[in-house]
Amino acid sequence: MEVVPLPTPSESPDRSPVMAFHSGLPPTPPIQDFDEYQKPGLVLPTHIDGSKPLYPLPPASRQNSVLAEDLKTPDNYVERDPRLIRLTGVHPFNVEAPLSDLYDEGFLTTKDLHYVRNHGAVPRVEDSECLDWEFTIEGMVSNPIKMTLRDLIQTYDQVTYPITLVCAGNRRKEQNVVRKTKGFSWGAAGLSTALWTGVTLPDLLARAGPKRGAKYVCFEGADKLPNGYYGTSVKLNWAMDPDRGMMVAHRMNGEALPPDHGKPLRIVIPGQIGGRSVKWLKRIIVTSKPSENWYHIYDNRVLPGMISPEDSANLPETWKDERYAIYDLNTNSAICYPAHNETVPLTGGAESYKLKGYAYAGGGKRVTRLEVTLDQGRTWMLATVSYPEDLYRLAPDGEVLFGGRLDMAWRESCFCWCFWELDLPLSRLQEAGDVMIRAMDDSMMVQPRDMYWSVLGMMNNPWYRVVIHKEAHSLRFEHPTQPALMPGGWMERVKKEGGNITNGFWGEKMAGEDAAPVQEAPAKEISMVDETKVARKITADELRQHSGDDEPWFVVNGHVYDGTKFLEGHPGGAASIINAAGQDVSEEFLAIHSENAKAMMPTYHLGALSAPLSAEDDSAEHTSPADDPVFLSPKTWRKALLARKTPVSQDTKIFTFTLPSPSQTVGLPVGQHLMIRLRDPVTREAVIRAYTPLSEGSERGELNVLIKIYRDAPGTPGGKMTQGLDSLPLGHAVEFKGPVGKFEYLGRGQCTINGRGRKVGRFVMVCGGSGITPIWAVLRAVMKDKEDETRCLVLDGNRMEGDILLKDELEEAERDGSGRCKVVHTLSRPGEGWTGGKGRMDGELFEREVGRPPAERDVMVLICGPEGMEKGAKAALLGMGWDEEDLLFF
Ligand SMILES: Cc1cc2nc3c(=O)[nH]c(=O)nc-3n(C[C@H](O)[C@H](O)[C@H](O)COP(=O)(O)OP(=O)(O)OC[C@H]3O[C@@H](n4cnc5c(N)ncnc54)[C@H](O)[C@@H]3O)c2cc1C
Ligand SMILES: Nc1nc2c(c(=O)[nH]1)N[C@H]1C(S)=C(S)[C@@H](COP(=O)(O)O)O[C@H]1N2
Ligand SMILES: [Mo]
Repeated sequence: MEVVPLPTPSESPDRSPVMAFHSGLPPTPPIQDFDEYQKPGLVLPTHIDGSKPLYPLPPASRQNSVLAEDLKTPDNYVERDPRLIRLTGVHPFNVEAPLSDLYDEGFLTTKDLHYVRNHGAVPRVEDSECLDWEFTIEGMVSNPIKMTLRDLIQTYDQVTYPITLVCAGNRRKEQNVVRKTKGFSWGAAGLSTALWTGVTLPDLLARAGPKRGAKYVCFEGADKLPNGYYGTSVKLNWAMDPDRGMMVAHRMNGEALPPDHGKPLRIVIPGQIGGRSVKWLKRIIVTSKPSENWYHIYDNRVLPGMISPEDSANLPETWKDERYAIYDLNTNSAICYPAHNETVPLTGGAESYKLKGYAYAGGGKRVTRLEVTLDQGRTWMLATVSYPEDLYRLAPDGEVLFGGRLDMAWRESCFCWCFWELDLPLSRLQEAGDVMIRAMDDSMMVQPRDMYWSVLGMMNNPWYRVVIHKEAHSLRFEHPTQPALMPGGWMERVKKEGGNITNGFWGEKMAGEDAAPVQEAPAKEISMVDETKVARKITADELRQHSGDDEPWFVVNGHVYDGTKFLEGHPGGAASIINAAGQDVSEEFLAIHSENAKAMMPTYHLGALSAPLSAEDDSAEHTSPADDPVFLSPKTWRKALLARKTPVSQDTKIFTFTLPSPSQTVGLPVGQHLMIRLRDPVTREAVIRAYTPLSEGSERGELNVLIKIYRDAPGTPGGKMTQGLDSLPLGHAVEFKGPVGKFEYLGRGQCTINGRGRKVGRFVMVCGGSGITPIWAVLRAVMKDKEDETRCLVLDGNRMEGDILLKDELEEAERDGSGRCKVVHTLSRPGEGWTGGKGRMDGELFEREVGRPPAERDVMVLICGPEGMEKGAKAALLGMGWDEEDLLFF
């Protein structure tokens, strides 16, 4: 990046914000088709006086293609640049460029390297449909408008502005290293600059005529997400202010918008966080209140720092507090050179090194200085700052670029990033331990020294620090972090070494302070393949031939396994193997199987899959199950929204989920369970666990699950799924799959185990803690049917009286069951006044309550509880002469 001098103020052109629909330019001729629409972008601009422009033009962009990893996703038609770093696994597409590549492109970023933030799948719009794309301006306006992109281009004055978009999550990885937030890990390249062409919002809104009392403008996109279409709002008076430069844009760097950036129409808002610039724009709604869109409330906010992720789930009023919504960006900066891990030779003859990077401010403010320190803030040096944006202000009045008037001459506000650099003698870098920078804006707000951590990890802008390592003949530089899950950076390193990165000294040891390095046990890898089989290559076709019930084959980590011999013995029942047939089930397999189970895999190994499956996508993202009469599907994950959390004891809540359609039944046979999947927002790692809902299979529209929450305690980490669910805000989507299980109760003593029928005269039901839920499902089915003569004995072990789940329901079953049901509670830590059983569930209890198996062998023992309890019950019962065949573990 060369330094661009500040422009010399020429004759200042008239301040001419355009409020008219046409500013004396000849009317645009009608556009016939997409090719014609694309043409203005191909014309290289020259000044109207014939000279070449001084302002930057977009660098040449590439012809990209659809990438292999996208084939399995709903975005399987979107062309993308492979250099982009994916921050949320493969899908949805959230990416930033490598920081040096972004900087090297210069002031304007190509579509190839522009960061992308997609909450879901990209709405598909063909070239031929673009000009007919319809959108509305509605709500509190005297003249509601519905128009097409063609109308917009032909009836309104077009402008072209250079604008830097910045995601509010830029630099969030640093927050995640300090303390995990609810957001994924952006590095410092979550920003990009392009020339956007379209119509100003003041222009459009003036035509619609906002009514008295209107205060906000809401925007809504066409991307349908679990919580509705993406949408947000800004204040009407900002949208009406020409100086703020808000626009609806249909061209980026002279070309039609790429699919990832809103094809064919989007909002672009300079100076505010990217989240307000709604893509795939369908509706503009003028209102008296801020947007009530879920994404407006639960995204793009900085909650007070003392609120933890767990607390935040139960504070809807805090989320709705508009004071915590982010609009204008805060002032921020980063060092791009030296890059992370760059080494600079001390013996190469160079005397100095030029530090370089970017800075930006929000709300149209200008970055007025950038300072560099080599002594941790005791002394600072001024860097040279250049503002390429100012060159556009020098273009002659009426200059047209990509079919839009540049219209920058009168404007003083800054919409773009700027660049800074500082040449330093190598000897000074050699003496320093680190280099840090801070920017200041024209209201003299300077970047803070310390991080402001918050639940969503947004607006992170402390001094950007690069550590300098002295090696034998060179200096090596280390940035704070690397994006996504990429390892590297001083923050993780210092933390691992035992340093406290929030100690105000970047985690460095203070004199006399002893930090004990945290020793991480090396993870031991269990081999799941048979080395003699890896040479065999199995094609997708061969696999497909084994996607039925007999000889089910499935894929884990690129290898094919034959589940046939395990159909009988699988603890989860044959169905879970059959459901996996023909599919890549890596994620699920790894999430729910023990190390023991993984160690058994080589026996079933057949060979390697010859090429990754380009099968239909199995994510719940784009299945639309609302018209299916049954919610659960055994092969696909389906989404339902968290509607309520009802506490029933200190650590137990009923989680209620809304099914996609109110008439849908859950579809769970009695005795079976379902799987719940949640993704860790930072690592994208899937957590999958089994649950037996309280809801009966025939209930409609809702799903209730009683869940005991295992909270973190000093020294013992709590439950991943249960804490994850507990910290979800209402309205969040959760994924379900099922039914699963080898046992089903058909009624009146009839059950099936792995598909084989069995008649039962009596159930012995042994459970502990939340293990009551599958037991309860069976018990309830028996008790509901007065003709069902099956007798049930429930042995329920818990710690304290308050821990007993479904206590009232159990008592009621016992009372109204006409002698068919007996419930025995036993508490390991009984309180005063407890008259029930005391102590753990042991041999004595089983001797007394269960006894020896009867000669008829018509008793089944159902067992569900913590591992220790299950093992104890098994040992006791086998010792009393019970057969393994009679015991069923859920
Ligand atoms: C068929 C079936 C049905 C189930 N139905 C339900 C249900 O309806 N409701 C329900 O709440 N759970 C149910 N479970 C248990 C559920 O699957 C999870 O194991 C449980 O919610 C804990 O998951 P987690 O990810 O939070 O804990 P994990 O991350 O798996 O465990 C982490 C830590 O949490 C603590 N912890 C976890 N589980 C237990 C436990 N059982 N006892 C003591 N400490 C524990 C321990 O400290 C453990 O180290 C069922 C299990 C099965 C197999
Ligand atoms: N319709 C829609 N608009 C959207 C989003 C989205 O997911 N859907 N993401 C927002 C966020 S958070 C950002 S930062 C910007 C990113 O714009 P870009 O992907 O073109 O860089 O788009 C915003 N507009
Ligand atoms: Mo964003």
